[in-house]
Amino acid sequence: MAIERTLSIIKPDATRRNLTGKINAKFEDAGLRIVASKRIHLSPAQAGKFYEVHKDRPFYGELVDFMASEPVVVQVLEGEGAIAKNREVMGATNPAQADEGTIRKEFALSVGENSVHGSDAPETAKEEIAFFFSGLELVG
Ligand code: RTP
Ligand code: MG
Repeated sequence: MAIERTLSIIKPDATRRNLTGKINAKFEDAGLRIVASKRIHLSPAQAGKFYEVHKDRPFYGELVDFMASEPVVVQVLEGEGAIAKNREVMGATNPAQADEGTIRKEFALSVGENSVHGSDAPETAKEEIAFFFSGLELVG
């Protein structure tokens, strides 16, 4: 399988509870390399733009408010099949349905406050990485 890059976000519920290190250990244990990382506090406009694809969903307003509520850590993860592997390590969107050992099973509080985001396909990974990082910040 090809080496890929994917965009990961450690969400406010996790940064607030000081879980960044524990979550990064899960990525690294799965063979994902953190090739870029920064802690930022999104404005509501930035969070709204990032999640624009969900703008007609009933949870959009709540999601945007949550993502702009406190700092997040945005990261680029690299590895073989990184997009699917990251989503495997994250677990199901709803923590009640997430497999044992996944980030969301261990740490998520609810379907909304579910600790991590991960790109869902090669095209979205490319767009989402470019949304947060310039080429200069991607050290490989
Ligand atoms: P993400 O995009 O954050 O990696 O999560 P995902 O692919 O597993 O889930 P997606 O369907 O893309 O939804 C994006 C985020 O919206 C919030 N959500 N809330 N209250 C709800 O019913 C609900 N459904 C989704 C979650 O934070 C989800 O991760
Ligand atoms: Mg998604």
